[in-house]
Amino acid sequence: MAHNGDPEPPRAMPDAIKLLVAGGFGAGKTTFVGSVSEIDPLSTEETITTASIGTDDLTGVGDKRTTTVALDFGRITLDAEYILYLFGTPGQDRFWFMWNELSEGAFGAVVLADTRRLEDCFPSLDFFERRGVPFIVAVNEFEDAYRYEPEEVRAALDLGPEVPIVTCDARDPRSATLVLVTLTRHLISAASASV
Ligand SMILES: Nc1nc2c(ncn2[C@@H]2O[C@H](COP(=O)(O)OP(=O)(O)OP(=O)(O)O)[C@@H](O)[C@H]2O)c(=O)[nH]1
Ligand SMILES: [Mg+2]
Repeated sequence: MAHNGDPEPPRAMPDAIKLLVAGGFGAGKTTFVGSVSEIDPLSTEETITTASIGTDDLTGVGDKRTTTVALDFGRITLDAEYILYLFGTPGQDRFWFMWNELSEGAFGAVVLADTRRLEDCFPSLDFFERRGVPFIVAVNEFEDAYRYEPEEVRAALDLGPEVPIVTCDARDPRSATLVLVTLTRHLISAASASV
């Protein structure tokens, strides 16, 4: 009850902002969503079986034992007005059919890049460019990967100057959160440029 006796106005539901975390097989998408989510992330991991051999490109992913078969899902409450919903995409080519549905209504995307297999993020970049979904590139720095300067990554991926490129450690919540801050700034500037 409000102090004048009237019922309180119903509190508006917070707006949902949907963001995607994409990138090649094993780039760290599931790890990233798990680092920043305030709820236990939903993930659909399956053990990589011998059925993958010959079907999926397993080179360069070391001793990786599981892979995402549908999606990762996480949530971050920003304030009473906004909630971020994070959807991590599956990395393997055979799960491409999930992408159309996952990207429906997305505000923007993080494309995670592993510089040991940089070319693996081309399909994600193409997908978001074609659909007009604003994105940033976050280089997930694995210990044994050569450290490239962001401008070298920009040239290798043939990205325009407007696409922010940052480095991160997907396992570190602070680092992953900074990536989302960069994406949010990019979305605000992309939105204000288009009005
Ligand atoms: N050293 C290091 N390892 C990482 C980092 N991020 C992820 N990993 C490890 O890399 C492996 C792959 O990470 P995932 O998060 O499963 O990658 P993914 O992109 O979700 O993989 P798919 O869903 O199969 O495409 C896991 O063993 C992680 O623990 C990182 O920043 N540094
Ligand atoms: Mg995954």
